[in-house]
Amino acid sequence: MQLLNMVGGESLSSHSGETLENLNPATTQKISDIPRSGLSDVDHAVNVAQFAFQSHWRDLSPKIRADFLDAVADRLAERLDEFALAESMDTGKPFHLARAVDIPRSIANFRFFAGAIRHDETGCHMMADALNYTIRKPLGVVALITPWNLPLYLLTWKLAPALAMGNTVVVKPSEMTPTTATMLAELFNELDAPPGIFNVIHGLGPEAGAPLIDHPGVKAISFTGGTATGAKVAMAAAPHFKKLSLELGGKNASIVFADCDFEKTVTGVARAAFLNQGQVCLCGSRILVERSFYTKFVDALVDNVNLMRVGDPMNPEVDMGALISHAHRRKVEGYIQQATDDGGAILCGGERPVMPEPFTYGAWLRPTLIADIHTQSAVSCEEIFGPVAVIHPFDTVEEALEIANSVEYGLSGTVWTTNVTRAHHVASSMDTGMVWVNTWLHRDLRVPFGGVKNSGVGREGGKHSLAFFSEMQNICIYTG
Ligand code: TXE
Repeated sequence: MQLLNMVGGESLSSHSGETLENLNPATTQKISDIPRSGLSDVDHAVNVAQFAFQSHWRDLSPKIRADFLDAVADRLAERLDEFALAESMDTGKPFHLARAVDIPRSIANFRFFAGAIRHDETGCHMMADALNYTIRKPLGVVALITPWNLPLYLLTWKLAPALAMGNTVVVKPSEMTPTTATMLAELFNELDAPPGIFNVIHGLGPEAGAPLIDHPGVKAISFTGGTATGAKVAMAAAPHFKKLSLELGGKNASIVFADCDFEKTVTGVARAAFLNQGQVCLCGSRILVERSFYTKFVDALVDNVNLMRVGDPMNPEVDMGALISHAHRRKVEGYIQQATDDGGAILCGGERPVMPEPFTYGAWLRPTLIADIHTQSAVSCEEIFGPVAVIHPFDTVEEALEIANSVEYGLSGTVWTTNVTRAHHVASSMDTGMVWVNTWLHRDLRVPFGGVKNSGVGREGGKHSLAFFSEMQNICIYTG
């Protein structure tokens, strides 16, 4: 299969004709060839998006744009299984997970921002002799750079508000998970979307992503990916004062107190560590457990994790699929080796499962728990982004907070306790953008999403997304 760029409603190869291979990480079989795009492909896409912006999309009423986003949501819902299958094949994640989470949440993104733009309002400030009112204007062409862990979900999380506010879009999806972006662009064509409002350019980050960010026609950049890449994006954007939203990595603490609801906490902490093979920026990969019940909790957690089934993504019984690639598995295994060298104990996992055909050569790894290691060790402080979590005991609230806040990241955290006063104290003392209490990944699309420290800049979600993808203008009319 040949997957193509989509620019102005047209399917295009790269100008160079060069391609990259897109592999299924569960089998390592090739799914498709994708365009290896470069500067001239990006330039064409931005010009087409600019034309679509100026000639049509920015001038439509919010109602018309909202109706279109709802139509996209309806069509996606009709094709749920098809999109879930493509997402599962590109990422290696279980089909049932893509079907229950990735695609339904993508649908919800379109519906939510359709509703948001319908009900949006701006301010009016009266003076005795004048009237101020504030309007929001679209920015123009915006660039979206998206990662491989939640491909369609994170793309639509940016695309829906960008379009809702009247911008046009060029997206560079991860080269490892390109399929659903092109499928979505084809779906736009089926709905007779104005050509050029949503353009997809495939290729490598430095070859296709970097020129997109640098392009003078791009007015804002929304990026989700690794912290090191985020720093490069920020440096490229700064001299041009482009609006920038960076959603980067995390090394999130799950803080567990002895007064928690035991069974629910074991299940919740395990899910937070290993959902999507641990490849979610919000995953709770540092588990801090109150020492008074450390052994009891850790034993139950190990039992829970040992029961997790890793295997065929199409099997509805599996809990985990394959990692994104062999290269990524090598990186994750490097951390496990480092933990062993640092004197850590592998409580479970740490090895590759033996898989039957056609999965023999897939990027599999069993969920791994590590303990008895220093809180400042690499495995405890660096983002691994795989099925590896580290456990530390603590004696006091202050110690738990010190460990939790000692890393360079500040995305999210969870607190597990039945004491609501302590829950609030601990949650509000965590240096993170988000905290969940007695739950994880419980999402409301209205709330601010984003991190502090090395986890990013800015917030997306609800009115924050609408504000990011627009420019406010205040108009003061003198009335005398
Ligand atoms: O991400 P990259 P990678 C973390 C995670 C992972 C690490 C690296 O720790 O192990 O990042 O993963 C594009 N200019 N997260 O290498 O490189 C790239 O093509 C413009 C956390 O896959 O950051 C892709 O589309 N674009 C995370 C996107 O950036 C560039 C999700 C992300 O790729 C570019 C993914 C450049 N110079 C990884 N270089 C999260 N926060 O959810 C690359 N890209």
